[in-house]
Order: sequence, then structure tokens, then C-alpha cells
Amino acid sequence: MVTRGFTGRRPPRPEAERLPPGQYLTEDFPVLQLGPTPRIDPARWSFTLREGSKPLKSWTWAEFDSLPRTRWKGDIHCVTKWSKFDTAWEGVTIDDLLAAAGIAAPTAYLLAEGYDDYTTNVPVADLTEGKAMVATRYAGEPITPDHGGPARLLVPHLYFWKSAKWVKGLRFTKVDEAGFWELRGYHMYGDPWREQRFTGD
Ligand SMILES: Nc1nc2c(c(=O)[nH]1)N[C@H]1C(S)=C(S)[C@@H](COP(=O)(O)O)O[C@H]1N2
Ligand SMILES: [Mo]
Repeated sequence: MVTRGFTGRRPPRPEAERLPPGQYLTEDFPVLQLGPTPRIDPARWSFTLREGSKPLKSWTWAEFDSLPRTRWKGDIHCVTKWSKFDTAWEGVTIDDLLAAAGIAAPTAYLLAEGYDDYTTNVPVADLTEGKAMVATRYAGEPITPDHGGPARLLVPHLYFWKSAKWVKGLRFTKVDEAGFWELRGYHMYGDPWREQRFTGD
């Protein structure tokens, strides 16, 4: 089941310009995280949209897994300087998620929250109009726990730390609140094409 376009923010670049500044190409898929991999039983998994502390909408795994899914194939860029080309994901776009919740985004910013209590901030405009998804499949298979399964955020046009693994929800915030790495010196926005690695870049 594949719907609508997931385009990423930018049009495809010519092959010679595909690698953002300061990045190198890798063929494998490094695993990067702070703590141990949480093992999440689908029977206990849920995903919640919140405005501040107020829940707006929750899905169980069964409900979430029956939402319309979209495929996307493209490049990802980690702030530790590896990039990987042609990664293939499938999941629920943020547009489809908001539509399923029957709401418009209530604020212009949010924090994605992981089951490991990781957080990362993203402007809502960087998630809508086909720019991001809550991915549940990678390369045609359920996402492995190391890479954030059962579900992770995928925001491929920003550095990969914005793509929260083991995502448990999105919390809309009135202002752009720093997440885990953003509080520790990483850039608030994180555009690989402008090399926004650290505060002040
Ligand atoms: N929940 C959670 N998400 C996370 C992290 C984390 O520690 N916890 N690390 C981030 C960082 S710094 C990177 S580079 C990517 C790594 O994703 P990967 O392990 O699938 O390559 O996940 C991001 N998402
Ligand atoms: Mo990272």
C-alpha cells in the first residue's frame, strides 16, 4: 500500500553534488545512540501526539500499522560525517498522521520523543508536505531495534540525529525548544547542506 509523494525537501541533485560538504560515503549502516537499545513489545507500544502535556491523539501498534503508508528512497547524512545513499523506507507521512488525527498542527514547532527519553526539535514545516515520516520499514523489512524499530522518525533533509529512533510521539511546542543534542551544543536546525553541525555554524 503506497500513497502520495514523499519528496524530501529538495529536488534530486546531480550525482557529483550528492554528498553534502564535509561528508563521506559509507556502504554500511552505522548504529549511533547514547544508551542501550530499548526492546519494545508491540502490545505495549503506542504513539501519541501532544500539545505541551495535553494528549491530542494516540494510536496502538495495530492502529498505527493500518494507517496509509508511503515509500521513500534517498540519502541520509549523519553529523558524524557519514552519508548513505539510496536508503529505502516506508512509513506514515506526518501529513497522513495529522489527517488521521483530524487535526492541523497546533503550533509551529515540536519535539520528537523516543522511548529512551531522547528528544530532538524540528520545525513543523520541516515535517509536513511530504518531507518526513514515522517509518516502520527499512529495505522492505520491519526496522530492526538497533535502527529504531518498531518505529522511528525520518527527516532525511536534516542531519540524522533529528530522526528520532524508538519514537513514542511528537510534542507540539509554542517555541523551538532544544532537544537532547541541541541542549549539548548541536545546531537547532541541522541542515547538512549548510553544514549546521554545532551551535553557531
Ligand atoms: N531515540 C533516539 N534516537 C536517536 C538517537 C538516540 O540516541 N536515541 N541518536 C540519534 C543520532 S545521534 C543518530 S546519528 C541517529 C543514528 O541512527 P542509526 O543508528 O539508525 O544510524 O539516530 C538518532 N536518533
Ligand atoms: Mo549522530
